[in-house]
Amino acid sequence: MNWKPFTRRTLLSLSVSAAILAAASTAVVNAAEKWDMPAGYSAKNFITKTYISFAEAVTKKTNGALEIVVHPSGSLYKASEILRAVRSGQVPIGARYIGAHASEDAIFGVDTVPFLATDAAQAWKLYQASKPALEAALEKRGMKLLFTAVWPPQGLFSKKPVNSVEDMKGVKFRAYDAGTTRLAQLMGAVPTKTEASEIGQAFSTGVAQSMIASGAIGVFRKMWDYVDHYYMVNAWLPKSVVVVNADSWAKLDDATRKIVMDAAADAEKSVWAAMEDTNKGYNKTMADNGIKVVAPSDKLRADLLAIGKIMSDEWAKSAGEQGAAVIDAYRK
Ligand code: PCA
Repeated sequence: MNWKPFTRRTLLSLSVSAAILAAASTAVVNAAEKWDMPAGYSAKNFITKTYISFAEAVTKKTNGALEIVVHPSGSLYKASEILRAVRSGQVPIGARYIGAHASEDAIFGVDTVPFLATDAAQAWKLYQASKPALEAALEKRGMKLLFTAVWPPQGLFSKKPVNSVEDMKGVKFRAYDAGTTRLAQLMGAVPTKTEASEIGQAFSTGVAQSMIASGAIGVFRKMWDYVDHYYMVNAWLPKSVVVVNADSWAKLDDATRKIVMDAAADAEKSVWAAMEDTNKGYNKTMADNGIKVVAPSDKLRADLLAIGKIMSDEWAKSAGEQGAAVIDAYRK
């Protein structure tokens, strides 16, 4: 009798076909994509938290079809490499402090021109005035802007008291981009460029004794371990951008794109709205931990304004006509 093996073979081939079918249908119904999203700063600050909420919203609203996973503190790519990683498609999405890329396109540094925009309302206005140019500059590099996050106003951290720019002479200064490097030079300080994730090391080894940054950096890098003074200079409010690689974006269907854009709009709104109160909390935490959080002296402020004027002129020169048009739109 031959029926038994015959039946077995039939059953076997049936179950193999079923398995292939099942696999194929999973691929169609459940084309689950996972997007790793590198970010440069601590997971605890309000900006990184916004990235995480954004990622969770997309994951949830797409029922996991597009899962976004944030990797903070430069853990997946060093902060300085994130933009290049997105641009080249090594990762589909990433978040990066954009002022650091001002040497590639001056428009990336418009919000770090000292004293051009010094509070949330002005920073928003400057963002709106520069947004078309910012989007175009990113697009030219193969990236789509999803949203921006605003950092709190930048103040001066220092080990020793600073009453005028004179007091910064020879002081070692942690810079985070070309603008802060230039600022240090103009103050007579000695700059070293360091990403935020390496601040503790820079201050504990004496490479840095001062820096310009926000309370968001001050709190999550525990600056009270290294400095005694924080001067609320409010020199500028830098932004970070969340960008997607253009090819990765093109591969999404319309419904998914809409979910991503809606989540991005919500994230942008909430992070900009949260900035001022969150920063008050950060400044209080710094004070509670022993940092003297104060307004700068009139002299220090005037000295910094004079340096700001030099740097604005330099920026205008590097940004050319497009830069001038953005500033005109901002001032209107
Ligand atoms: N300071 C930055 C960028 C944003 C901020 O507030 C830094 O210190 O790296």
